[in-house]
Amino acid sequence: MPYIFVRYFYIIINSMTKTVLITGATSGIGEACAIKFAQENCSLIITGRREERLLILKKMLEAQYQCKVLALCFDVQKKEDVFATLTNLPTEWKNIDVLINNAGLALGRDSFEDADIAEWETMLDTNVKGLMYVTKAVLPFMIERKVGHIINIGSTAAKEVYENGNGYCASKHAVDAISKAMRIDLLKHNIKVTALHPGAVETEFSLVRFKGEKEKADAVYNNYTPLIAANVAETVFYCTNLPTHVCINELVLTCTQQANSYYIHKNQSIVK
Ligand code: NDP
Ligand code: 8X3
Repeated sequence: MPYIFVRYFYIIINSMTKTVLITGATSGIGEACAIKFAQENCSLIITGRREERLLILKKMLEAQYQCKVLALCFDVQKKEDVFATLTNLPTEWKNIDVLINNAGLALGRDSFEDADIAEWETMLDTNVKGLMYVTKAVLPFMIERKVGHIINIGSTAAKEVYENGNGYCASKHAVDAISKAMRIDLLKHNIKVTALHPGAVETEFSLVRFKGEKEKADAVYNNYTPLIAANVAETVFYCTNLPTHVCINELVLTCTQQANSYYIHKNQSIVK
């Protein structure tokens, strides 16, 4: 087929309305993804635990971008709730083209011997098991249509283990491994898997990690220019809009002043 027709074919396919499911859309990266994909004329399934925030976001997206939005309130740690909600989606919402596995958190930054076991469990249950439950629940819809793109939000903490990052780094290394495993196993179903690993992004992430201690949270982003959630959302969108035969398998995204988990150039000194 002549190249020009192939090009137009990709443009038409990519510009058709996509259905995008975003976990953890009540703040930060997930919320920014919801706004970006709404601007691009997609239908959205937004999820999170904080129902009020979900409903406010749904209203705003529908009013501002005239897009269709389904808000689903559940905790990704609760296996039964995840499957009950996602396997029973209304028929018109089952054609999920893009799943953005974003819901996640860090809790604490203590040395291994001092770290709280309940916090480790919450991080692993959310960042790892939650991601696996959601994906497993949504996959049958993608497999049936032989189309789909799964974006797993990892972290630079999936690439390097830093001091006092024990449980969180373990959870994100697991996301990296699961992404590789999914990519291999889902090849036969024509499903793309992208692991996107951001460095520091100024969101509510550190406020959650330090349990509302604002000074500690703000200090994470002081004296340099970190990423903002919209930067990550733009990158996610880019990954989902390549020709159907092209897949970004893995991408590490940091602000210019960050090299990796260890090196951030703050006010002429390098800190982590
Ligand atoms: P935010 O705290 O702003 O957002 C986290 C989102 O995850 C919220 O919408 C929250 O919703 C949701 N969430 C958390 N736990 C659960 C749960 N058990 N069930 C359902 N939803 C949940 O942080 P970010 O936007 O920064 O974080 C998003 C992702 O990006 C996370 O996976 C994080 O690890 C990753 N990341 C963040 C970086 C950063 O520097 N900010 C860097 C690299 C990766 P709700 O509380 O309503 O349930
Ligand atoms: C969040 C970035 O450096 O706090 O994943 O682990 S970091």
